[in-house]
Amino acid sequence: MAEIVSFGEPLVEFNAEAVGGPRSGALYSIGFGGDSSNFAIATARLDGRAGYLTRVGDDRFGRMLLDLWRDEGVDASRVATDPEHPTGLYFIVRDGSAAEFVYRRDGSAAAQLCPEHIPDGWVERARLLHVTGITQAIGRSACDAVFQAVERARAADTIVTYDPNIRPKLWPLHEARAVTRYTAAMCDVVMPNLEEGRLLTGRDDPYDIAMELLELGAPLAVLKMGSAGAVVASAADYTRVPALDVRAVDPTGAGDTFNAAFAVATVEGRSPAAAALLGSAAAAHVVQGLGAVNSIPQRRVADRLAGELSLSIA
Ligand code: KDG
Repeated sequence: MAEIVSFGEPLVEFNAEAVGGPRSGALYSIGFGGDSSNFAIATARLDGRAGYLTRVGDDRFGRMLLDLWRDEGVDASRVATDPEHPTGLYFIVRDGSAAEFVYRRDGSAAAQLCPEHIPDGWVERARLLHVTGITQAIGRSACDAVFQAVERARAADTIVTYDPNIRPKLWPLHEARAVTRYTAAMCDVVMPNLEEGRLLTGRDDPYDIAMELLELGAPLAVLKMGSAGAVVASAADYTRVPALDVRAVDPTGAGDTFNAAFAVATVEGRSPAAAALLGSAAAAHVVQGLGAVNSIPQRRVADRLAGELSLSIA
């Protein structure tokens, strides 16, 4: 039975292997993405019992995703195939200084998700539900599904972790800010990155951001800061977790893997700081490879990296 569940939009990823516009002839690697699907795969690779819910199109990409979850050991038995709407995809274009996400996901199968698609007991029987702002941004009914799932989780004492994952291309900032602040107040753990923490709170310093996130109402705030590590804050504690010094190639999916490692360790009964340490270690592995999924580490690798990190603080 799935212990750690997530739902949202899976995407097929086309990731430029080099910087350059169409005339450069840069090649694109095909892979997979979608924050909630990345989370589920990372959970399974890190030895958590992962369950995933979505809708895919009745197309080649949808079938590729179904094969992926099966091969990765993610329970996708409740994923539906939508005969009318396609599977979404995105390109990571490296044309200028920064990588740009170009989406082809409007009207996708996953965007049709609604509260009725969440089976009875699916959230209630899990130990942890992970939800994200991207699922809220892809459509009104998917956003309703997030709220309903969170309410059901709270009623059943299922832990709720929340990554606001703000994507300004998907919804206006004022809306993203209002909805994600409201949702953060309903969750057990709110886990933005530093930039999102700044957007949500209007503060600059990690300590001030963490304190303001707690004031929203979540009992635990985890601020992911990439190469600067992470911050874990509650009313009683404020801990800084370091990061490994690695050569970053592509940050795509690193936050999702951090979240998954945090979820797996939390369900195992580890402290929030120890859970964030595993998150920081696992995320350091992801940034070293191209694509959201291929570089997600197996548990033994993440444990070894976490061991190196603990030595660096000892
Ligand atoms: O967190 C990584 C995701 O951003 C990527 O896989 C694509 O889900 C995605 C999105 O909507 O940006």
